[in-house]
Amino acid sequence: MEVEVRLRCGVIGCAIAPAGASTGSGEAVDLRDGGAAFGGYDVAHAVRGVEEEVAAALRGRDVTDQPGMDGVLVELDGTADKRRLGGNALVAVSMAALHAAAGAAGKPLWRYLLGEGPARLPLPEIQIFGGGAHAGRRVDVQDFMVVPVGASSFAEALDWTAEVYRAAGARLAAAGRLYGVADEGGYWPAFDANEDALECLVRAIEDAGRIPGEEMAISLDVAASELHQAGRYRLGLERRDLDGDALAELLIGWIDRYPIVSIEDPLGEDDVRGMQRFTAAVGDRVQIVGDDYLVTSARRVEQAARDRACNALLVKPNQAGTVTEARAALDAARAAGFGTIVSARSGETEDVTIVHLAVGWGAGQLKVGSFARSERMAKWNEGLRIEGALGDAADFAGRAALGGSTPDGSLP
Ligand code: 2PG
Ligand code: MG
Repeated sequence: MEVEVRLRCGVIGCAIAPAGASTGSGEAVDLRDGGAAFGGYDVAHAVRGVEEEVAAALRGRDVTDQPGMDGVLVELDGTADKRRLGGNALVAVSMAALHAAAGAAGKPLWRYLLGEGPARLPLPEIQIFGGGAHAGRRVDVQDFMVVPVGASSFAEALDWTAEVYRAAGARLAAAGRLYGVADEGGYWPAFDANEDALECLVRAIEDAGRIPGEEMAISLDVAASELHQAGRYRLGLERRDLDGDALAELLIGWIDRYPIVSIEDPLGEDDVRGMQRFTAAVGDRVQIVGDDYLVTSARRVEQAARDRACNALLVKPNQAGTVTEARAALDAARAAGFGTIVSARSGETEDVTIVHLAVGWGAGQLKVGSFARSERMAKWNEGLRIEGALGDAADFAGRAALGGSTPDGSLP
């Protein structure tokens, strides 16, 4: 769903809402029409809501007052989860208004958000193998990613990633297991066990001439809510059911054996105790990210900080439904000393707003999916453009951006 906001001065702001396949139950509702057409995924309803209600409510407002405008959207919708007008409709309006405000100021969005302060390019997390809901559950873990912790610039981080991606593809081809890509452009995960993907990833990093852990580390998104049934976690590939403690033990074993620096949603979104125990066990060694667990909600971040249930927030604007609410979640995470990662969804478009948010908000990290397909490359390319525009003034977040790490970037 795409929205345009036009200002009286002629400036137009435009944004497109993304969509997720593995969604947290606390997310703003992605409003679809249901019924037979387009498998029920049409958005005629959401479009009508913007044309008939939202446009009238926002007409004449000051576009530089983002909190004010987002407040109007929240109030107009009137539901706790934005199900009446749709989180997809509202986030597209909210981001389009933000683009219009930056355009009226004559600035790139990242600079408009940042002010005159120094800009820092985010440490990227890039998927090499897809999995989970993004690959027909061919393997259980959803994202096997690399993090170029030793790179000295965003461009170098992407150069290294391109080589690792290529090397991983060559390995799969040599094994007769190259079957195209999953939803976010990572290779289709033709592995016999989840751990085989980790093994292959380490070898691909080495094949690409990088030192595992030192230069290129590994990040996982377990998306464990997707595995959770009646208090157990189902590893379909390995035909076994685990309780929370056993899943945590399995993951900690991987952290011991592989250069893993970040792990997202290691346990289910309702498993507070499991998240607490996991964070107590390894939160000083790895970044523990709440995605479905936090759903870009400031309230949940504050609770998780009190519970010591994770040490980083994934920021997905469409989970919140407005830019202002997403920013509030990021501020809450920062206040708690959490790492922050601005993230794309599995369903993406050419929209590059999140890259500007990552730089403009100084988030430190950016997750976009793999190093393939134009909806992903558009975002990596936008980061390169920003770094290029900054020239010598460009700074790169690097390893220190990881949640759970000390200020110099080392993990204690
Ligand atoms: C996630 C995202 C991106 P989805 O879980 O972090 O990988 O997936 O958009 O399907 O929620
Ligand atoms: Mg996730």
